[in-house]
Amino acid sequence: MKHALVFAGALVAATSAHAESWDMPTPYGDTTFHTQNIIQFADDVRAATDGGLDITVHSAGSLFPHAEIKAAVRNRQVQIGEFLLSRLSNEDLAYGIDSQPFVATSYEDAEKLWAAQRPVVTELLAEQGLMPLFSVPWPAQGLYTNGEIAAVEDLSGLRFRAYNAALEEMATLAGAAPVQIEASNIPQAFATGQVEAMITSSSTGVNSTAWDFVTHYTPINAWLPKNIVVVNQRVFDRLDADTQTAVLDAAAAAETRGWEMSASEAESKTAELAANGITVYEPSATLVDGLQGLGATMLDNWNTKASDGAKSIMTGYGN
Ligand code: PCA
Repeated sequence: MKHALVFAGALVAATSAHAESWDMPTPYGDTTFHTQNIIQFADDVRAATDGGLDITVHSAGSLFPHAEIKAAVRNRQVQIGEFLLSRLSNEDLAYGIDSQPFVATSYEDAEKLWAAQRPVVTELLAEQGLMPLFSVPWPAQGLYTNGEIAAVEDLSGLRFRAYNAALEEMATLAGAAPVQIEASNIPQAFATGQVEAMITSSSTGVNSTAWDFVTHYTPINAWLPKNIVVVNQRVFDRLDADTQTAVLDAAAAAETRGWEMSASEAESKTAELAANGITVYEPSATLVDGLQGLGATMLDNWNTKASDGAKSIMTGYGN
């Protein structure tokens, strides 16, 4: 009898240790490749743990708004979450280096930059009890407007959609008026005249049906901002070793898969913009020169304010 009780108790313990549910908020919608990638990540974890760890993805800011996701993971209101890494640049400029114009404009450079940034960001997040699991870039950023833009001066006075501090700074330097709008609110912001131009990826352009509100797109390929997935360290530490391994393996696979999805979208989504009637044109040398000038000013500002950790990323990257 005693043995039977002990046995029953062990069974209960084993089951409860294996039945864990996590909530995973992301600011981005279901059709976004990042969201498809994290849904696959959740499926992989569920499969590898025989349903022992069940992660529910909450897309399009439905559980927490973008600005609150990091704090929600930190406070253990949720266990895991995804957000745009450079949104943390107000805490330390180390987080925002991938959104500085013309620092890393190809996947190859973005990968080198992430290799230099990862240890610095990992240490900063650890101070908040957070552990990064993986990070995936958006395709290179392009310019959406009504009519062709020949030079930076043409941006002057435009109400310009921004998604982080760097883009806000760039728009301001160009004489435009930045307005912070979440990706899932882009169509409405254009429809109501809140904004009239934006810089974002071809993916986000297609996901927000940009052809409904702009006529022109030019792939200025100015930077590749990254999303990051972070987990609460204490929550992770409480998992048994096999489950931890399952999470880390699925994360590594998600990072590789995400970078591949991003690169393939960079091509296919620009073609989709054109197929839907948007005029896709190469930026003029004058426009590129002007934008690079803004980038140089921004990098000077960045260097003035950057922490030693942030600066070490640039040294590691080889600039
Ligand atoms: N899409 C996101 C971030 C960068 C991108 O390509 C957005 O526009 O908010």
